[in-house]
Amino acid sequence: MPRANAAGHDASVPATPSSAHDPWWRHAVVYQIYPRSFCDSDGDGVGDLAGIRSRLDHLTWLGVDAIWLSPFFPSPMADFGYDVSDYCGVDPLFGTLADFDALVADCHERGIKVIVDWVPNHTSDEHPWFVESRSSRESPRREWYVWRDSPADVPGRPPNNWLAQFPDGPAWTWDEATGQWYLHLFTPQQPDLNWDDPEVESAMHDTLRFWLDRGVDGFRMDVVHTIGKDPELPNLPTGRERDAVIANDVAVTHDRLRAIRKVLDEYPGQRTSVGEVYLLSPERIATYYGRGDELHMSFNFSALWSRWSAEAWTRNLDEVATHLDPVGAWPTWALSNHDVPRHRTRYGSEARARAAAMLLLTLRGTPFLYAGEELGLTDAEITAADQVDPGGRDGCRAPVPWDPSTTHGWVRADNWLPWPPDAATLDAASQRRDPASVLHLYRRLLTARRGSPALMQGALGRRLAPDGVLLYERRIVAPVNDRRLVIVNFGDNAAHVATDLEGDEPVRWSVEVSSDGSGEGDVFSGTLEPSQAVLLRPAADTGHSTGHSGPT
Ligand code: TEU
Repeated sequence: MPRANAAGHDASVPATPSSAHDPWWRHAVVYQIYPRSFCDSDGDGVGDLAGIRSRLDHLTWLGVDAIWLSPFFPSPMADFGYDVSDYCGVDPLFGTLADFDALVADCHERGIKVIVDWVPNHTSDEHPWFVESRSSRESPRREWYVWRDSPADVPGRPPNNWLAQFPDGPAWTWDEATGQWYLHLFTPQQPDLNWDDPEVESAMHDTLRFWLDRGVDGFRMDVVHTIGKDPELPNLPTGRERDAVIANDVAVTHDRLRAIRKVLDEYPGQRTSVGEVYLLSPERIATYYGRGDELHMSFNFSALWSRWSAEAWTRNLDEVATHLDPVGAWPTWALSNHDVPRHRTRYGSEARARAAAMLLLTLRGTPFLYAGEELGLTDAEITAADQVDPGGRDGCRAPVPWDPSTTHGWVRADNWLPWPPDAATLDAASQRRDPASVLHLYRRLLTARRGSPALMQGALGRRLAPDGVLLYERRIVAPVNDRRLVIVNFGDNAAHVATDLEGDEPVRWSVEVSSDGSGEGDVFSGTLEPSQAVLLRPAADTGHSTGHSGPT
Protein backbone atom coordinates (compact mmCIF):
# COMPACT_ATOMS: atom_id res chain seq x y z
CA MET A 1 0.00 0.00 0.00
CA PRO A 2 1.83 3.13 -1.13
CA ARG A 3 1.70 5.99 1.32
CA ALA A 4 -0.39 8.73 -0.19
CA ASN A 5 1.52 11.87 -0.89
CA ALA A 6 -1.58 13.64 0.32
CA ALA A 7 -0.62 12.36 3.76
CA GLY A 8 2.20 14.89 3.65
CA HIS A 9 4.85 12.30 4.27
CA ASP A 10 8.28 12.65 2.83
CA ALA A 11 7.90 11.25 -0.67
CA SER A 12 11.57 10.24 -0.69
CA VAL A 13 10.89 7.75 2.08
CA PRO A 14 9.81 4.48 0.50
CA ALA A 15 6.64 2.97 1.83
CA THR A 16 6.80 -0.26 3.74
CA PRO A 17 4.29 -2.55 2.09
CA SER A 18 1.76 -4.45 4.17
CA SER A 19 1.46 -8.17 3.81
CA ALA A 20 -0.27 -10.96 5.68
CA HIS A 21 2.84 -11.43 7.80
CA ASP A 22 3.49 -7.76 8.18
CA PRO A 23 0.10 -6.09 8.51
CA TRP A 24 -0.33 -2.33 8.69
CA TRP A 25 -0.97 -2.19 12.43
CA ARG A 26 2.50 -3.55 13.15
CA HIS A 27 4.14 -0.45 11.77
CA ALA A 28 1.47 2.09 12.51
CA VAL A 29 1.71 4.91 15.00
CA VAL A 30 -1.74 5.24 16.57
CA TYR A 31 -3.04 8.55 17.92
CA GLN A 32 -5.77 8.43 20.57
CA ILE A 33 -8.46 11.10 20.38
CA TYR A 34 -10.77 11.70 23.35
CA PRO A 35 -13.56 13.34 21.34
CA ARG A 36 -14.85 15.58 24.14
CA SER A 37 -11.45 17.21 24.46
CA PHE A 38 -10.09 17.45 20.92
CA CYS A 39 -11.95 20.25 19.15
CA ASP A 40 -15.43 21.78 19.35
CA SER A 41 -17.17 22.89 16.16
CA ASP A 42 -20.59 23.98 17.42
CA GLY A 43 -19.91 26.04 20.54
CA ASP A 44 -21.41 23.74 23.16
CA GLY A 45 -18.07 23.52 24.93
CA VAL A 46 -17.61 19.82 24.12
CA GLY A 47 -15.47 18.48 21.27
CA ASP A 48 -17.23 16.67 18.41
CA LEU A 49 -16.69 14.67 15.22
CA ALA A 50 -16.80 17.75 12.96
CA GLY A 51 -14.14 19.29 15.20
CA ILE A 52 -11.93 16.23 14.68
CA ARG A 53 -12.43 16.49 10.91
CA SER A 54 -11.32 20.10 11.01
CA ARG A 55 -8.00 19.16 12.61
CA LEU A 56 -6.88 16.31 10.38
CA ASP A 57 -4.16 18.49 8.88
CA HIS A 58 -2.43 18.40 12.25
CA LEU A 59 -2.38 14.60 12.19
CA THR A 60 -1.18 14.48 8.61
CA TRP A 61 1.60 16.96 9.32
CA LEU A 62 2.61 15.00 12.41
CA GLY A 63 2.60 11.79 10.38
CA VAL A 64 0.41 9.40 12.38
CA ASP A 65 -1.01 6.34 10.63
CA ALA A 66 -4.21 5.70 12.57
CA ILE A 67 -6.55 7.31 15.05
CA TRP A 68 -8.33 5.61 17.93
CA LEU A 69 -11.53 7.41 18.85
CA SER A 70 -12.69 7.06 22.44
CA PRO A 71 -16.48 6.49 22.64
CA PHE A 72 -18.79 8.83 20.71
CA PHE A 73 -21.88 6.58 20.99
CA PRO A 74 -25.20 7.61 22.52
CA SER A 75 -24.62 7.73 26.25
CA PRO A 76 -26.01 9.34 29.40
CA MET A 77 -22.32 10.22 30.07
CA ALA A 78 -22.11 8.83 33.59
CA ASP A 79 -18.59 7.75 32.53
CA PHE A 80 -18.32 10.21 29.60
CA GLY A 81 -19.27 7.69 26.95
CA TYR A 82 -17.93 4.45 28.45
CA ASP A 83 -21.56 3.92 29.50
CA VAL A 84 -23.06 3.12 26.09
CA SER A 85 -26.84 3.22 25.60
CA ASP A 86 -26.70 2.41 21.86
CA TYR A 87 -23.70 0.64 20.32
CA CYS A 88 -24.79 1.54 16.80
CA GLY A 89 -25.13 5.29 16.80
CA VAL A 90 -23.51 8.64 17.47
CA ASP A 91 -24.46 10.77 20.47
CA PRO A 92 -25.97 14.08 19.27
CA LEU A 93 -23.35 15.83 21.39
CA PHE A 94 -20.73 14.53 18.95
CA GLY A 95 -22.73 14.73 15.71
CA THR A 96 -24.44 12.17 13.50
CA LEU A 97 -23.66 8.93 11.72
CA ALA A 98 -23.19 11.03 8.58
CA ASP A 99 -20.49 13.01 10.42
CA PHE A 100 -18.85 9.73 11.37
CA ASP A 101 -18.94 8.44 7.78
CA ALA A 102 -17.47 11.73 6.57
CA LEU A 103 -14.70 11.50 9.16
CA VAL A 104 -13.81 7.96 8.08
CA ALA A 105 -13.82 9.01 4.43
CA ASP A 106 -11.56 12.00 5.14
CA CYS A 107 -9.18 9.88 7.18
CA HIS A 108 -8.99 7.15 4.56
CA GLU A 109 -8.34 9.70 1.85
CA ARG A 110 -5.33 10.84 3.86
CA GLY A 111 -4.12 7.29 4.45
CA ILE A 112 -5.17 7.37 8.12
CA LYS A 113 -6.88 4.28 9.56
CA VAL A 114 -9.74 4.59 12.04
CA ILE A 115 -10.06 2.50 15.21
CA VAL A 116 -13.16 2.84 17.37
CA ASP A 117 -13.66 2.02 21.03
CA TRP A 118 -15.80 -1.02 21.79
CA VAL A 119 -17.11 -1.39 25.33
CA PRO A 120 -18.08 -5.05 25.71
CA ASN A 121 -17.98 -5.55 29.49
CA HIS A 122 -20.88 -3.27 30.39
CA THR A 123 -23.60 -1.09 28.94
CA SER A 124 -25.27 2.01 30.32
CA ASP A 125 -28.08 1.37 32.79
CA GLU A 126 -30.19 3.27 30.23
CA HIS A 127 -29.41 0.82 27.43
CA PRO A 128 -32.73 -0.76 26.33
CA TRP A 129 -31.23 -4.18 27.09
CA PHE A 130 -30.73 -3.28 30.74
CA VAL A 131 -34.04 -1.44 31.03
CA GLU A 132 -35.69 -4.63 29.85
CA SER A 133 -33.50 -6.86 32.01
CA ARG A 134 -34.35 -5.03 35.21
CA SER A 135 -38.06 -4.79 34.37
CA SER A 136 -38.84 -8.18 35.92
CA ARG A 137 -37.23 -11.46 36.90
CA GLU A 138 -39.14 -13.06 34.05
CA SER A 139 -37.85 -10.65 31.41
CA PRO A 140 -36.42 -12.48 28.37
CA ARG A 141 -33.33 -10.31 28.83
CA ARG A 142 -32.98 -10.95 32.59
CA GLU A 143 -29.94 -13.19 32.00
CA TRP A 144 -28.23 -10.60 29.80
CA TYR A 145 -26.80 -9.04 32.98
CA VAL A 146 -25.37 -10.49 36.19
CA TRP A 147 -28.17 -10.68 38.76
CA ARG A 148 -27.66 -12.35 42.15
CA ASP A 149 -29.34 -12.74 45.52
CA SER A 150 -27.74 -11.85 48.83
CA PRO A 151 -25.79 -14.72 50.42
CA ALA A 152 -28.28 -17.01 52.17
CA ASP A 153 -26.56 -16.54 55.52
CA VAL A 154 -26.23 -12.73 55.31
CA PRO A 155 -29.46 -11.20 54.09
CA GLY A 156 -29.11 -7.61 52.91
CA ARG A 157 -25.43 -8.04 51.94
CA PRO A 158 -24.13 -7.91 48.37
CA PRO A 159 -23.35 -11.29 46.78
CA ASN A 160 -19.59 -10.88 47.26
CA ASN A 161 -17.04 -8.36 48.54
CA TRP A 162 -16.05 -6.84 45.19
CA LEU A 163 -15.75 -3.05 45.10
CA ALA A 164 -16.40 -0.89 42.02
CA GLN A 165 -13.39 0.76 40.36
CA PHE A 166 -15.12 4.07 41.05
CA PRO A 167 -16.84 5.75 42.78
CA ASP A 168 -16.19 4.28 46.24
CA GLY A 169 -18.67 1.53 46.97
CA PRO A 170 -19.63 -2.05 46.26
CA ALA A 171 -19.62 -3.50 42.74
CA TRP A 172 -23.28 -4.42 43.31
CA THR A 173 -26.42 -2.30 43.31
CA TRP A 174 -29.68 -3.46 44.84
CA ASP A 175 -32.68 -3.32 42.55
CA GLU A 176 -35.67 -2.64 44.76
CA ALA A 177 -38.30 -3.56 42.18
CA THR A 178 -37.03 -7.08 41.45
CA GLY A 179 -35.26 -7.73 44.74
CA GLN A 180 -31.83 -8.70 43.41
CA TRP A 181 -28.38 -7.20 43.04
CA TYR A 182 -26.73 -6.43 39.69
CA LEU A 183 -22.99 -6.43 39.13
CA HIS A 184 -21.02 -3.40 37.93
CA LEU A 185 -17.23 -3.39 38.00
CA PHE A 186 -17.42 0.36 37.32
CA THR A 187 -20.16 2.85 38.26
CA PRO A 188 -23.70 1.72 39.14
CA GLN A 189 -24.70 3.25 35.79
CA GLN A 190 -22.53 0.62 34.02
CA PRO A 191 -24.09 -2.83 34.63
CA ASP A 192 -21.88 -5.73 33.51
CA LEU A 193 -23.18 -7.77 30.61
CA ASN A 194 -23.45 -11.53 31.15
CA TRP A 195 -21.34 -13.01 28.36
CA ASP A 196 -22.27 -16.53 29.55
CA ASP A 197 -25.52 -15.92 27.69
CA PRO A 198 -25.00 -16.80 24.00
CA GLU A 199 -27.54 -14.14 22.99
CA VAL A 200 -25.33 -11.46 24.53
CA GLU A 201 -22.31 -12.74 22.66
CA SER A 202 -24.18 -12.78 19.38
CA ALA A 203 -25.70 -9.30 19.91
CA MET A 204 -22.27 -7.91 20.72
CA HIS A 205 -20.78 -9.51 17.60
CA ASP A 206 -23.42 -7.67 15.61
CA THR A 207 -22.27 -4.35 17.10
CA LEU A 208 -18.79 -5.09 15.75
CA ARG A 209 -20.21 -5.86 12.31
CA PHE A 210 -22.14 -2.58 12.34
CA TRP A 211 -18.90 -0.57 12.49
CA LEU A 212 -16.92 -2.97 10.30
CA ASP A 213 -19.60 -2.49 7.63
CA ARG A 214 -19.04 1.26 7.94
CA GLY A 215 -15.38 0.79 7.14
CA VAL A 216 -13.59 1.03 10.48
CA ASP A 217 -10.14 -0.52 10.53
CA GLY A 218 -10.29 -1.94 14.02
CA PHE A 219 -11.32 -1.70 17.64
CA ARG A 220 -9.82 -0.74 20.93
CA MET A 221 -11.60 -3.10 23.30
CA ASP A 222 -12.41 -1.70 26.71
CA VAL A 223 -11.44 -3.95 29.68
CA VAL A 224 -11.97 -6.84 27.29
CA HIS A 225 -10.44 -9.50 29.54
CA THR A 226 -13.36 -9.08 31.96
CA ILE A 227 -15.98 -10.42 29.53
CA GLY A 228 -15.28 -13.80 31.12
CA LYS A 229 -15.71 -14.16 34.87
CA ASP A 230 -15.30 -17.00 37.34
CA PRO A 231 -18.86 -18.40 37.56
CA GLU A 232 -18.49 -18.61 41.35
CA LEU A 233 -17.81 -14.86 41.56
CA PRO A 234 -15.55 -15.65 44.54
CA ASN A 235 -14.70 -13.12 47.24
CA LEU A 236 -11.40 -11.31 46.80
CA PRO A 237 -8.74 -11.45 49.52
CA THR A 238 -9.08 -8.84 52.26
CA GLY A 239 -7.48 -5.58 51.19
CA ARG A 240 -7.84 -6.45 47.51
CA GLU A 241 -11.60 -6.05 47.20
CA ARG A 242 -11.11 -3.35 44.54
CA ASP A 243 -9.06 -5.66 42.33
CA ALA A 244 -11.93 -7.32 40.47
CA VAL A 245 -10.65 -5.93 37.14
CA ILE A 246 -7.22 -7.40 37.73
CA ALA A 247 -8.46 -10.64 39.29
CA ASN A 248 -10.75 -11.65 36.42
CA ASP A 249 -8.37 -13.60 34.21
CA VAL A 250 -10.21 -16.81 33.35
CA ALA A 251 -10.03 -19.40 30.58
CA VAL A 252 -13.47 -18.87 29.07
CA THR A 253 -12.50 -15.34 27.97
CA HIS A 254 -10.07 -16.85 25.48
CA ASP A 255 -12.90 -18.75 23.73
CA ARG A 256 -14.80 -15.49 23.49
CA LEU A 257 -11.81 -13.65 22.07
CA ARG A 258 -11.35 -16.33 19.42
CA ALA A 259 -14.98 -15.86 18.42
CA ILE A 260 -14.50 -12.08 18.26
CA ARG A 261 -11.40 -12.58 16.13
CA LYS A 262 -13.45 -14.66 13.70
CA VAL A 263 -15.89 -11.77 13.30
CA LEU A 264 -13.01 -9.43 12.44
CA ASP A 265 -11.62 -12.01 10.04
CA GLU A 266 -14.94 -12.08 8.15
CA TYR A 267 -13.84 -8.73 6.72
CA PRO A 268 -11.09 -7.94 4.24
CA GLY A 269 -8.37 -5.42 4.94
CA GLN A 270 -6.62 -6.62 8.10
CA ARG A 271 -9.08 -5.20 10.62
CA THR A 272 -7.33 -5.08 13.96
CA SER A 273 -7.98 -5.23 17.69
CA VAL A 274 -6.12 -3.83 20.65
CA GLY A 275 -7.35 -4.99 24.01
CA GLU A 276 -7.36 -3.02 27.20
CA VAL A 277 -6.20 -6.08 29.11
CA TYR A 278 -5.69 -4.45 32.45
CA LEU A 279 -3.58 -7.13 34.10
CA LEU A 280 -0.30 -5.29 34.89
CA SER A 281 1.74 -8.32 33.83
CA PRO A 282 3.29 -8.92 30.41
CA GLU A 283 3.25 -12.64 31.19
CA ARG A 284 -0.53 -12.54 31.60
CA ILE A 285 -1.27 -10.21 28.70
CA ALA A 286 0.75 -12.45 26.37
CA THR A 287 -1.94 -15.12 26.80
CA TYR A 288 -4.57 -12.79 25.32
CA TYR A 289 -2.90 -12.90 21.91
CA GLY A 290 -3.74 -16.63 21.86
CA ARG A 291 -1.94 -18.47 19.09
CA GLY A 292 -2.38 -15.52 16.81
CA ASP A 293 -6.13 -16.17 16.99
CA GLU A 294 -7.24 -13.83 19.80
CA LEU A 295 -6.33 -10.14 20.15
CA HIS A 296 -3.98 -8.66 17.55
CA MET A 297 -2.49 -6.45 20.25
CA SER A 298 -2.85 -5.71 23.93
CA PHE A 299 -1.91 -2.66 25.93
CA ASN A 300 0.87 -3.10 28.46
CA PHE A 301 -0.11 -1.18 31.55
CA SER A 302 2.78 -2.23 33.73
CA ALA A 303 5.05 -0.25 31.40
CA LEU A 304 2.66 2.69 31.28
CA TRP A 305 2.65 2.90 35.07
CA SER A 306 6.36 2.33 35.62
CA ARG A 307 8.67 4.89 37.15
CA TRP A 308 11.04 7.06 35.15
CA SER A 309 14.19 5.04 35.79
CA ALA A 310 16.62 2.96 33.78
CA GLU A 311 15.95 -0.03 36.04
CA ALA A 312 12.18 0.12 35.55
CA TRP A 313 12.45 0.51 31.78
CA THR A 314 15.10 -2.20 31.54
CA ARG A 315 12.62 -4.48 33.26
CA ASN A 316 9.83 -3.41 30.88
CA LEU A 317 11.95 -4.28 27.87
CA ASP A 318 13.13 -7.55 29.33
CA GLU A 319 9.62 -8.65 30.34
CA VAL A 320 8.38 -8.07 26.81
CA ALA A 321 11.39 -9.94 25.42
CA THR A 322 10.72 -12.83 27.79
CA HIS A 323 6.95 -13.16 27.51
CA LEU A 324 5.69 -11.53 24.30
CA ASP A 325 8.41 -11.94 21.68
CA PRO A 326 8.78 -15.74 21.95
CA VAL A 327 5.07 -16.32 21.26
CA GLY A 328 4.91 -13.80 18.43
CA ALA A 329 2.80 -11.37 20.46
CA TRP A 330 3.38 -7.94 18.96
CA PRO A 331 4.05 -5.41 21.75
CA THR A 332 2.42 -2.03 22.21
CA TRP A 333 3.71 1.00 24.05
CA ALA A 334 1.81 3.93 25.52
CA LEU A 335 2.82 6.56 28.05
CA SER A 336 -0.45 8.43 28.43
CA ASN A 337 -4.17 7.99 27.88
CA HIS A 338 -7.48 9.43 29.07
CA ASP A 339 -7.37 7.52 32.39
CA VAL A 340 -3.96 8.42 33.81
CA PRO A 341 -2.06 11.62 34.57
CA ARG A 342 -0.10 12.61 31.46
CA HIS A 343 3.48 11.35 31.43
CA ARG A 344 4.77 14.93 31.29
CA THR A 345 3.01 15.37 34.66
CA ARG A 346 4.05 12.00 36.10
CA TYR A 347 7.69 12.25 35.10
CA GLY A 348 8.01 15.83 36.32
CA SER A 349 9.93 17.67 33.58
CA GLU A 350 9.78 18.51 29.90
CA ALA A 351 13.24 17.05 29.38
CA ARG A 352 12.09 13.67 30.73
CA ALA A 353 8.88 13.79 28.69
CA ARG A 354 10.98 14.42 25.57
CA ALA A 355 13.28 11.51 26.37
CA ALA A 356 10.22 9.35 27.01
CA ALA A 357 8.90 10.22 23.54
CA MET A 358 12.17 8.86 22.15
CA LEU A 359 11.53 5.57 23.97
CA LEU A 360 7.91 5.35 22.89
CA LEU A 361 8.70 5.84 19.22
CA THR A 362 11.82 3.69 18.97
CA LEU A 363 10.84 0.58 20.92
CA ARG A 364 9.78 -2.58 19.15
CA GLY A 365 6.01 -2.56 18.86
CA THR A 366 3.13 -0.28 18.00
CA PRO A 367 3.19 3.09 19.78
CA PHE A 368 -0.02 4.73 20.95
CA LEU A 369 0.08 8.51 21.41
CA TYR A 370 -2.54 10.35 23.43
CA ALA A 371 -3.69 13.63 21.87
CA GLY A 372 -1.85 16.52 23.45
CA GLU A 373 1.27 14.62 24.44
CA GLU A 374 2.88 15.80 21.20
CA LEU A 375 2.42 19.31 22.62
CA GLY A 376 4.06 18.34 25.92
CA LEU A 377 0.86 19.16 27.81
CA THR A 378 0.63 18.71 31.55
CA ASP A 379 -2.59 17.89 33.38
CA ALA A 380 -5.04 20.67 34.17
CA GLU A 381 -5.42 21.35 37.86
CA ILE A 382 -9.01 20.61 38.76
CA THR A 383 -10.30 21.57 42.19
CA ALA A 384 -12.46 19.07 44.02
CA ALA A 385 -15.44 21.38 43.42
CA ASP A 386 -14.84 21.36 39.65
CA GLN A 387 -14.31 17.63 39.33
CA VAL A 388 -16.73 16.01 36.88
CA ASP A 389 -15.32 12.50 36.40
CA PRO A 390 -16.45 9.90 38.94
CA GLY A 391 -12.98 8.39 38.62
CA GLY A 392 -11.13 11.70 39.25
CA ARG A 393 -9.39 11.61 35.85
CA ASP A 394 -10.28 15.08 34.59
CA GLY A 395 -6.74 16.50 34.58
CA CYS A 396 -5.53 14.58 31.51
CA ARG A 397 -8.79 15.30 29.65
CA ALA A 398 -8.35 19.08 29.48
CA PRO A 399 -9.12 20.50 26.01
CA VAL A 400 -6.33 20.51 23.42
CA PRO A 401 -5.24 24.11 22.65
CA TRP A 402 -4.90 24.75 18.93
CA ASP A 403 -3.76 28.38 18.84
CA PRO A 404 -2.68 31.12 21.26
CA SER A 405 -5.99 33.06 21.17
CA THR A 406 -8.29 33.08 24.20
CA THR A 407 -10.49 30.37 22.66
CA HIS A 408 -7.45 28.35 21.52
CA GLY A 409 -9.15 27.36 18.27
CA TRP A 410 -12.30 26.19 20.04
CA VAL A 411 -15.51 28.21 19.75
CA ARG A 412 -15.58 29.27 23.39
CA ALA A 413 -12.95 30.07 25.98
CA ASP A 414 -14.83 28.13 28.67
CA ASN A 415 -15.41 24.49 27.87
CA TRP A 416 -16.39 21.35 29.73
CA LEU A 417 -12.99 21.34 31.45
CA PRO A 418 -10.47 24.17 31.97
CA TRP A 419 -7.43 24.55 29.70
CA PRO A 420 -4.21 22.78 30.59
CA PRO A 421 -1.39 24.92 32.03
CA ASP A 422 0.49 27.16 29.54
CA ALA A 423 -2.16 26.68 26.86
CA ALA A 424 -1.17 30.00 25.26
CA THR A 425 2.37 28.83 24.56
CA LEU A 426 1.98 25.06 24.22
CA ASP A 427 -0.79 25.38 21.61
CA ALA A 428 -0.30 23.54 18.32
CA ALA A 429 0.05 26.62 16.09
CA SER A 430 2.77 28.24 18.22
CA GLN A 431 4.73 25.00 18.43
CA ARG A 432 4.47 24.41 14.72
CA ARG A 433 6.30 27.70 14.18
CA ASP A 434 9.07 26.68 16.58
CA PRO A 435 11.45 23.96 15.35
CA ALA A 436 12.71 23.52 18.92
CA SER A 437 9.25 22.58 20.21
CA VAL A 438 8.08 19.24 21.59
CA LEU A 439 5.73 19.03 18.62
CA HIS A 440 8.62 19.18 16.16
CA LEU A 441 10.47 16.54 18.18
CA TYR A 442 7.50 14.17 17.82
CA ARG A 443 7.37 14.88 14.10
CA ARG A 444 11.08 14.19 13.65
CA LEU A 445 10.74 10.95 15.60
CA LEU A 446 7.78 9.85 13.49
CA THR A 447 9.70 10.67 10.32
CA ALA A 448 12.76 8.78 11.54
CA ARG A 449 10.62 5.79 12.47
CA ARG A 450 8.86 5.69 9.12
CA GLY A 451 12.20 5.91 7.36
CA SER A 452 13.82 3.02 9.20
CA PRO A 453 12.83 -0.62 8.68
CA ALA A 454 14.92 -1.41 11.76
CA LEU A 455 12.74 0.83 13.91
CA MET A 456 9.49 -0.38 12.46
CA GLN A 457 10.16 -4.09 12.21
CA GLY A 458 13.60 -4.94 13.51
CA ALA A 459 14.69 -6.87 16.54
CA LEU A 460 15.53 -5.07 19.75
CA GLY A 461 18.77 -5.91 21.49
CA ARG A 462 19.48 -4.34 24.83
CA ARG A 463 23.15 -3.57 25.52
CA LEU A 464 25.10 -2.99 28.67
CA ALA A 465 25.16 0.65 29.67
CA PRO A 466 26.32 2.77 32.59
CA ASP A 467 24.02 3.10 35.62
CA GLY A 468 21.00 5.22 34.87
CA VAL A 469 21.31 4.73 31.11
CA LEU A 470 19.31 2.49 28.79
CA LEU A 471 20.95 1.47 25.51
CA TYR A 472 19.41 -0.68 22.80
CA GLU A 473 19.96 -1.52 19.21
CA ARG A 474 17.22 -1.95 16.63
CA ARG A 475 18.31 -4.10 13.74
CA ILE A 476 16.96 -5.82 10.69
CA VAL A 477 19.01 -7.76 8.14
CA ALA A 478 16.38 -8.85 5.60
CA PRO A 479 14.88 -7.80 3.27
CA VAL A 480 17.10 -4.78 3.93
CA ASN A 481 19.96 -4.20 6.28
CA ASP A 482 19.24 -1.37 8.67
CA ARG A 483 20.17 -0.50 12.22
CA ARG A 484 19.71 2.19 14.79
CA LEU A 485 20.98 2.77 18.31
CA VAL A 486 18.94 4.42 21.04
CA ILE A 487 20.41 5.80 24.25
CA VAL A 488 18.32 7.23 27.06
CA ASN A 489 19.93 8.94 30.03
CA PHE A 490 17.42 8.71 32.87
CA GLY A 491 19.84 10.30 35.30
CA ASP A 492 20.24 13.87 36.50
CA ASN A 493 23.93 13.91 35.58
CA ALA A 494 25.64 13.84 32.22
CA ALA A 495 26.45 10.30 31.04
CA HIS A 496 29.32 9.02 28.90
CA VAL A 497 28.41 6.05 26.76
CA ALA A 498 30.65 3.89 24.58
CA THR A 499 28.88 2.98 21.37
CA ASP A 500 31.41 0.63 19.81
CA LEU A 501 29.32 -2.51 20.00
CA GLU A 502 30.74 -5.80 21.23
CA GLY A 503 31.88 -8.06 18.46
CA ASP A 504 31.50 -5.37 15.84
CA GLU A 505 33.91 -3.33 13.85
CA PRO A 506 34.19 0.14 15.36
CA VAL A 507 31.15 2.11 14.28
CA ARG A 508 30.78 5.83 14.04
CA TRP A 509 27.27 6.90 14.84
CA SER A 510 25.63 10.15 13.94
CA VAL A 511 22.75 11.75 15.78
CA GLU A 512 19.55 11.35 13.79
CA VAL A 513 17.22 12.74 16.46
CA SER A 514 18.06 14.18 19.83
CA SER A 515 15.40 14.74 22.49
CA ASP A 516 16.68 18.27 23.14
CA GLY A 517 17.40 18.92 19.48
CA SER A 518 21.14 19.32 19.99
CA GLY A 519 23.75 17.88 17.65
CA GLU A 520 21.37 16.37 15.09
CA GLY A 521 23.34 15.43 11.98
CA ASP A 522 26.65 15.47 13.88
CA VAL A 523 28.78 12.50 14.82
CA PHE A 524 27.68 11.35 18.30
CA SER A 525 30.06 12.74 20.93
CA GLY A 526 29.53 9.94 23.44
CA THR A 527 28.06 12.32 26.02
CA LEU A 528 24.43 12.73 26.98
CA GLU A 529 23.05 15.59 29.02
CA PRO A 530 20.80 14.81 32.02
CA SER A 531 17.44 13.42 30.82
CA GLN A 532 18.62 13.42 27.21
CA ALA A 533 17.91 10.66 24.71
CA VAL A 534 19.37 10.16 21.24
CA LEU A 535 18.56 8.12 18.18
CA LEU A 536 21.74 7.23 16.31
CA ARG A 537 22.35 5.88 12.83
CA PRO A 538 25.61 4.62 11.33
CA ALA A 539 27.52 7.77 10.37
CA ALA A 540 28.32 6.49 6.89
CA ASP A 541 24.66 5.78 6.28
CA THR A 542 23.51 8.88 4.53
CA GLY A 543 20.91 7.09 2.44
CA HIS A 544 17.32 7.87 3.11
CA SER A 545 16.06 4.73 4.68
CA THR A 546 17.03 1.37 3.47
CA GLY A 547 20.33 1.19 5.24
CA HIS A 548 22.39 -0.24 2.41
CA SER A 549 25.51 0.99 4.09
CA GLY A 550 26.68 0.52 7.63
CA PRO A 551 28.42 -2.52 8.98
CA THR A 552 26.78 -5.85 8.50
O1 TEU B 1 -10.74 1.66 31.85
C1 TEU B 1 -10.67 0.49 32.62
C2 TEU B 1 -9.76 0.52 33.74
O2 TEU B 1 -9.38 -0.53 34.18
C3 TEU B 1 -9.33 1.84 34.24
O3 TEU B 1 -10.45 2.61 34.46
C4 TEU B 1 -8.58 1.71 35.51
O4 TEU B 1 -9.31 0.92 36.41
C5 TEU B 1 -8.41 3.04 36.14
O5 TEU B 1 -8.00 3.95 35.17
C6 TEU B 1 -7.36 2.97 37.20
O6 TEU B 1 -7.14 4.26 37.63
C7 TEU B 1 -11.65 1.68 30.81
C8 TEU B 1 -11.69 3.05 30.20
O7 TEU B 1 -10.43 3.35 29.65
C9 TEU B 1 -12.13 4.02 31.22
O8 TEU B 1 -12.14 5.34 30.75
C10 TEU B 1 -13.52 3.64 31.66
O9 TEU B 1 -13.93 4.47 32.71
C11 TEU B 1 -13.58 2.19 32.10
O10 TEU B 1 -12.94 1.31 31.22
C12 TEU B 1 -15.02 1.73 32.14
O11 TEU B 1 -15.49 1.61 30.83
